[in-house]
Order: sequence, then C-alpha cells, then structure tokens
Amino acid sequence: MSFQEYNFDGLIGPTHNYAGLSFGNVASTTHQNQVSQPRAAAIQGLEKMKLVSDLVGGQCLLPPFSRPDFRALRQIGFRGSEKEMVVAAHQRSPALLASFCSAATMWTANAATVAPTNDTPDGKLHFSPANLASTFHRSFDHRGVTEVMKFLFADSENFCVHDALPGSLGMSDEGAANHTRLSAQHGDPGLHVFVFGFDPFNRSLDTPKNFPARQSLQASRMIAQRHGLVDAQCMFVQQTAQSIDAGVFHNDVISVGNENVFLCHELAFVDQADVLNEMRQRAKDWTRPLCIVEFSNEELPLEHAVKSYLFNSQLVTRGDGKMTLICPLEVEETSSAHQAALRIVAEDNPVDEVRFLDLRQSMNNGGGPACLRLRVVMNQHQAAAMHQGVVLTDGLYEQLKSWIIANYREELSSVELCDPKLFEESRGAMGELEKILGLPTGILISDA
Ligand code: SUG
Repeated sequence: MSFQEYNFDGLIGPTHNYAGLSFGNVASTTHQNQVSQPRAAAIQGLEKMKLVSDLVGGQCLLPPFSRPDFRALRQIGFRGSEKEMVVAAHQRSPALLASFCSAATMWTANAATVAPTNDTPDGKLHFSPANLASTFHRSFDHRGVTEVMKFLFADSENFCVHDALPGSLGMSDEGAANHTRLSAQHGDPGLHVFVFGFDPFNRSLDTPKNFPARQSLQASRMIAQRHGLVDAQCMFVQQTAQSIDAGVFHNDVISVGNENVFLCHELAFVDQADVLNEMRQRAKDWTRPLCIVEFSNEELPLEHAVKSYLFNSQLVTRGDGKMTLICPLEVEETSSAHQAALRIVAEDNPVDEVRFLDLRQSMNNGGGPACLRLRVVMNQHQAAAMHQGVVLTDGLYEQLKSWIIANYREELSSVELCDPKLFEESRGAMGELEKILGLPTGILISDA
C-alpha cells in the first residue's frame, strides 16, 4: 500500500478582513482596522497551492463559506431581513458583526485533527473538526466545516468524520495547529504529539499572564481517545506560558514537524529537554533517525520567531524523499530567522531547500503557510474514495483564478462589512464555487 500526504489548503474567502478579533495573536491586533485586499489574499493562497502541487503533488482545498454567517446571527437572536440583522449587529458592536463576517476558515490547520489509517484500530482515517471555542468569531465555523468534511469523506469504509467536541472553554480545541504527527515516513506508524496550553482539571500548571492559552489538555486527550490512539502512540506536551505571552497562540508558531524532522524553538515546551529526549526514545527503532533542530533564544529571539513565522513554514517531502521548507517572505526579511532557515538546510537532515513566498495578506492576520493547510496522509484507495472535485489540477487552478478575479473585491474596509452588496456577492460567489467543486447546492451558504 502506498501512502502520500495530501495538503488541504483553505481557499481564502471574499470577506477576508482585518477586524483584530484574535486577542493574543500579535499580527491580528497590529493590523486591526487596516484595509484588506481579499482578491490578492486569495491569489496568494492559490499560488501557494500551485507551488506545493508542482513540488510534491497531492494538493487539495477546503472551500470558504458565504459571510456573514446568517445562521449564526439568527441563532443568537437577530431577526428581520438580512440587512436589518447586519445593521443591528453592527450597531451593537462592529466587532460583533465582524465576527460573523470573518473568513477565518482559510486557516485549515485549525479545521480538524487527523489520524491516518495505519494509526487507528479500525483502520479508518479519522477527522475531528475543531470546536475553536476559545475565539468567538471562529466558534461557529465547525458547523460548515463538518458538513463539508462529511461530504468529501463520505465513504464510511475508509473515513470517519466526527463532530466537534462540545464547545466549552474547558474543552477548547484548535485542531492540527496543536498536533504534530511524526513518523519515519508518512506511511509508517506515527507518533502523535499533542500540545496543550492549559488543563481545566489542573489549575496548578503554569499559565500565561497576558494572553489566553487556547488548547485544552482534556480536549487533546479526547481527540486521541475518539481516534482510538493509545498512550504508546501519543505524547501530551505543555506549551510554555512565556511563549503564549509572546504571541505563540498556537504551537505551530513555535515548532513544525514532518516525517522524521522536527524543528523547534528552545522555549516551546515545558521541560523541553525531557520532551525532546522522549521523542528520540520513541523514535529509536524507526527506519530513519529522528532529526531535531532546536534554536536557542539567543540565536532566534522569541519575538523574531513570532514576527517571521519561521516555524509556521510548511515542511513538505518531495518525490526524491528530500524536504523543502516553504517560508513566508517575513523569514527572508528577518535576519535571525533567515540565518535559522539556512542552518536547517545546512545541517545533516532531509531538508535541502528553502523557498520564500508572499502570503502577506494572511500573515497580517497571523496565518502563515502552515496555518493555511491541513495535512492528511492517505493511501491510494482513500485518495480515490474521497470527493475528487477539490483536488487541485492545472485546470482547477485556472478556473479558481478566474473565479477569484471575477468575484472578489480588491479592497475591503471594516465599514464595508455592513454593505448588503458584499453579502450578495459572497453568496453568489459561493454558489458558483459549489458548481466548480462539484459540491451539493447550498453547502457553502450559511443561511438556513
Ligand atoms: O485564530 N486569525 C487566526 C489565525 C489562525 C492561524 N492558524 C494557525 N496558527 N494554525 C486566529 O487567531 C484573525 C482575526 C481577525 O479577523 O480579526 C484570526 O482569526
């Protein structure tokens, strides 16, 4: 059986904007109320998909949804026409309306946590959509995401798509952004490293002072349990409060792993030396040695790691077994991070290439290359059993480019989120996209 990693990137939606909704995410706060460029954002994301498709293949996408999310507005008691609901929400608070207009489903590293077939006792590929309960503007997104995933992975012989965990703060789950699967090669058994920021059942753990810890240990444990993973396959590791306070709101801002390579900052984890030793111990019988590259704070100050998003680079395995590190331009522009990237390539490990990519529009909201993709390891039967309409071919790439140019505004300001034309445009665009991707009518329209 041959296995391959498929990257499901979030196609960036037409209401991409800078409302500054994510407390603890430095980029989101810094760019609050700036004018966004939805068209450029979506093209930047699409170009990343094309690059990965050309480099390694297996590129797929997850669609955006129409916004505002009228279903959610109705759920919290707004009534009347769509225009009336939008005006009333805006009058209550511009941030409230912006929460229902967010295009945050683009960051598909937060869409779900995944356990591939060869790790699960029932031999199915498991997905647990994330409840994203720690940020209000993202807490409704799992409904649409789950519906889409259940459609894409409908074949119950091969796949199991769970519902999100109950949405309480104590059970707050941020998906694959706080989970790394390491393995000798994608098709080999994996070591699942779950990274949490707090434990609702143990308040004596160190907690951040300035910003919220988003991922609950109990949520991580429940995801592992429902995927059928046993302790021998898992590590549960605490993120340092210091890093969260410096803006590391997800673990994928301070570490990244792919197959047998793990890159991290020295301030990523509590008791880090023990954590890394345990990883080495767990990997000692692998057919390829685990290569860990750790950066000291002296070499790469924490704030440079956060500003550059070095650890949010996308690490992919090419056909020749070597790896490419796809970094945001900000890494090239931050000298310490640039040097760090060059060190990764120079050291004895499978990474032999670094690429820099302009993802500025998403980066300004705290979303780098790795935030924009969900990794799914599939065998060839599963790749054939999933819905094929979301696989990026050259034809689909061209179609999506034209669709973006035809449907997206060049610029969008916070005030324009009240514009009824915007939600008509967004709904119309999603209707067209459903046809392009062969999705059921209405699945991307957040109305009912
Ligand atoms: O949850 N930003 C997202 C960025 C998510 C990045 N994902 C990963 N690290 N995997 C967040 O903070 C921007 C909020 C706004 O629109 O104002 C936002 O939601």
